[in-house]
Amino acid sequence: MPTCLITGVTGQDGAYLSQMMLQKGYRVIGLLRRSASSDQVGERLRWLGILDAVELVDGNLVDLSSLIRIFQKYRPDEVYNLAAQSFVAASWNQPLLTGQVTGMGAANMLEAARIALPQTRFYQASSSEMFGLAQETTQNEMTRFYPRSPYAVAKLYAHWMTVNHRESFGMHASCGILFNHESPLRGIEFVTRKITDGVARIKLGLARELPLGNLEARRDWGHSRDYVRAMWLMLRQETAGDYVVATGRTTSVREFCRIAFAGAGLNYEDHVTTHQDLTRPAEVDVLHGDASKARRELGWEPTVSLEDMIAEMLEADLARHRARLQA
Ligand code: NDP
Ligand code: GDR
Repeated sequence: MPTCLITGVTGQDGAYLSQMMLQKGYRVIGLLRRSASSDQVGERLRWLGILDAVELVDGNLVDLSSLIRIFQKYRPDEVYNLAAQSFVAASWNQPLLTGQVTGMGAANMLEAARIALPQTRFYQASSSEMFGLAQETTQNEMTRFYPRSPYAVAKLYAHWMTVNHRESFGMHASCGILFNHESPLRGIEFVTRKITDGVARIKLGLARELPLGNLEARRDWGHSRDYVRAMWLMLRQETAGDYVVATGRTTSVREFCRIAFAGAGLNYEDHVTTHQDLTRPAEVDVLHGDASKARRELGWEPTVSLEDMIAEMLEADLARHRARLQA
């Protein structure tokens, strides 16, 4: 039975990746950072019905010794480094913590692997945010990076450290440059889930308004379930490399609102309000990915349309709120 180690196992991607790896017959070790609210930890894994199947081990990305011990004890065949301070907006308020976790944390993981288990296959969660002020209208692996937030700067450091470990030490280390991907398990602070949750509240009479920031920002949105499959496919390759993962379709926050509200029989213009304090010090206006390399070399392609994903997210949020109302 092959073993994989997943950091960020309690997050959106960690949950879907764990589910897929269990289905494939892996032993799944999940890195868990200590929390005072331990009863809420693993909520996403519980939602997928896999909390008991994942082996959660105590550690933290900023504590190199904890990582080395985990590599030594479990000797994972594959490592997926998904842990991060991943909320772009928060990275301006906590730039140094973001650098320590999202940037240095990845370097700690690479160093732990290099010291304890250099033959392991390593996946780094890079991000389309690294393109930032995009230098080309469609971004692929050759597009120049221009990070626009402390988060993106930290991800860029982690990205190049991964490339550097591959080139310097021959490690099988790959970066997935993933564009935005969402699901019913998306954190509530991200705009897509904020919208579907808001629509559900308004539909059920729990709220009247949905306050948002910049409605004109455009993103290339896919489904997390599709994107974790691309991670696994990268580690199947004989040679490690970097891959853009995207749908190739870009949509504005405004259009996302229109579709989501219409799904509940509502008009977004009656409910969405815009607020200056929800805009960012520097915005990434538009992202549009070209995943030709992933399609060609990994045989990967997205299977869930934006409309189907929004419907799935909305249905899940309606069900959550109805269950709370009945409790
Ligand atoms: P989430 O924010 O849902 O999950 C982040 C995870 O990191 C959580 O499990 C969190 O634990 C964990 N974590 C945070 N700090 C630490 C730490 N110091 N030590 C150990 N674990 C820590 O992110 P997603 O699942 O959406 O994304 C996964 C990865 O992919 C992230 O690195 C993200 O930056 C990147 N990415 C995401 C994209 C997306 O659209 N979703 C696109 C491109 C890249 P806890 O539950 O305790 O907070
Ligand atoms: P992003 O996702 O920053 O792209 O990072 P987010 O959903 O937070 O923002 C997307 C766009 O929507 C605009 N926006 C709002 N965003 C939030 N969160 N809340 C609002 O009220 C709001 N109103 C408008 C934002 O300005 C932005 O333009 C995500 C994260 O998962 C990163 O970790 C990942 O690397 C990238 O996607 C790819």
